Amino acid sequence: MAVGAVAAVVLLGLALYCGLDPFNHSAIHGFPDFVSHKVELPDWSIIPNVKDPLNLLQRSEIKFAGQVQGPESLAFDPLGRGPYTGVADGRILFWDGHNWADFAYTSANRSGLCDPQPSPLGYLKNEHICGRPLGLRFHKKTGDLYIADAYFGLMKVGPEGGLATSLATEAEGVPLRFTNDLDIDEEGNVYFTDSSTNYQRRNFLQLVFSGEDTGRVLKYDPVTKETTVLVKNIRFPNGLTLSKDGAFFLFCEGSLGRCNSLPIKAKYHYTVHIGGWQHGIIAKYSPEGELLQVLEDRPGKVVRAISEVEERDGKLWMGSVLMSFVAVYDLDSTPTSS
Ligand SMILES: [Ca+2]
Repeated sequence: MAVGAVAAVVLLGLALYCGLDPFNHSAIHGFPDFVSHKVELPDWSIIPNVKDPLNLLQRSEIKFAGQVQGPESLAFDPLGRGPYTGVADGRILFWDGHNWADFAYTSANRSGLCDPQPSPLGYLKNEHICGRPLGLRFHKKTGDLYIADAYFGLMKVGPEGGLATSLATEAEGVPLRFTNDLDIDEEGNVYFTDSSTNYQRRNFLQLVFSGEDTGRVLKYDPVTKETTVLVKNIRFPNGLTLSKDGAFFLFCEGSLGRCNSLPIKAKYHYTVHIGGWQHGIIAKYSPEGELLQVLEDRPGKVVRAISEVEERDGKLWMGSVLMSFVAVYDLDSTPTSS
């Protein structure tokens, strides 16, 4: 009886703690305008049930452990050098084959505030000052590096690196608030994602909890220097990639785990990643959108929290906004029977 009474008091205390948040521990404390939105998930019947029983991603090689913090995006320059990656303290680093070297940065106001922290999450407080490059792509012809910086919008830096210059900070009168990924077509048009017009990257948890749909896909025209909105009212769009022949591009909505394609001219498409916390997963699709193969590390033993994947010379290079390493999967590790 006494045990039952104690349990009842504990439960009542927990209920009051959760309901009233007396110590302001709630993730939405400090967000008076927070609104939660109902997210209609796709019907289970249309969700593919392809699995990787061998957890093949566990065969990945872990590179640069402890040398790069939160390397979300990986890129190789037109001469095949790299990778280049954007890290948590706002710098863009270049692997010269032996060492990591500083290559570029997005903030003109870097200071001691951007000094090393023990974990990638330690930079959240000052990343609006230090910058946070989340998407990198090289223009194949000019060698310029285009950057989606979470706080400073769409930027560009020359092949020698240094301080990047701003290309776009707003679209159709609405500021970019969480620029996340990009790709470039043959004519130099840049397609990119802005994950939310309400929440910045350091508030990504509130964005996830809210389920809001102010994300956008945008296009920057290098001739007119105008940015137009191609898609709006989407939930936490992040990864964006052009098909190999440039006929269409693909973007994924993090809150729904859904990828959509949009034609630029006509047909085709390739490999996509889907991020997760512990569960590492990469999905490969046919040009028609058919799911061809899934590579997983279901318990997240070796590879987890994948942000982006770059295919290069038979290998998949995986970055993560939360981890301090790069994972590389050799496609030859895939058994031929699967
Ligand atoms: Ca990104």
